[in-house]
Amino acid sequence: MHAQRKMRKPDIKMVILGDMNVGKTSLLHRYTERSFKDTLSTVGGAFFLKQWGPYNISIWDTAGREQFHGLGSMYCRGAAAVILTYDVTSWQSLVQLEERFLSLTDSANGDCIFAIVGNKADLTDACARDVAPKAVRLEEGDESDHLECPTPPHTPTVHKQVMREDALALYNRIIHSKVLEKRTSPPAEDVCFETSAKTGYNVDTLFETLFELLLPSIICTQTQVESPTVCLEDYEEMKKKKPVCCT
Ligand SMILES: Nc1nc2c(ncn2[C@@H]2O[C@H](COP(=O)(O)OP(=O)(O)O)[C@@H](O)[C@H]2O)c(=O)[nH]1
Ligand SMILES: [Mg+2]
Repeated sequence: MHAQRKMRKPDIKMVILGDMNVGKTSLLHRYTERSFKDTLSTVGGAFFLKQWGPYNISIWDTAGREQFHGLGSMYCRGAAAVILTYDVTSWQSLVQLEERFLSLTDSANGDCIFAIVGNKADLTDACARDVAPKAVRLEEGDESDHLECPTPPHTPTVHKQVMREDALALYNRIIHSKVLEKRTSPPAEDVCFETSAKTGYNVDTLFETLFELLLPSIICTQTQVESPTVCLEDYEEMKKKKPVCCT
């Protein structure tokens, strides 16, 4: 049993939660496949695997089950990070996070990191629109971190219903209600994002920021996996030596 535990690869679980159609699957698809498809909703798989440096990170998608209230507490079990996603053009989608999805996160790890993500920013925010060509250049080797805000081709036609301040306030309520230690909870500004799965705006930043924040948990998981085996070996060594000591 210990030998099996020693061989197991470090595996951190992240989950993405939120109302149907906010763009959860599209965000994961944008990050892992580097593309956006308008007709993705029915193709949702159970989870995506992302290799981040030497680490394996599994990111769980709802596979459409949120539509039918079919997400049990098992979904978040053992999660080291939860991405709560809403649509910036739908106030209701933010309300749903607190009313419907937050209770599911009780089964996540005690030191779980929360992120609040307002997707579809391209519909309301000029900066989030038309970044794809630059994002492609970034993939081709441009190391600059910040995508410039392009000149808006026209003013947004869809009304932004959720302001960033509302998301920050929700995050602070979550931290408060879950009585997470301040020490282990990143400040709201670091983990509340506005994104666009369509243009790629802020999508890499979202995931990379979370992975960085998860690094201590990943290392801790590795230590927990390794230490029982090390202890056992020490114990075997000790047992061998014992008769010598006792004579
Ligand atoms: N304009 C825009 N549409 C998006 C964005 N993300 C997703 N969509 C669209 O919203 C719909 C629902 O997306 P989907 O990823 O299936 O949402 P899910 O149900 O939360 O997984 C699809 O028609 C997507 O094409 C986005 O960032 N901007
Ligand atoms: Mg989906």
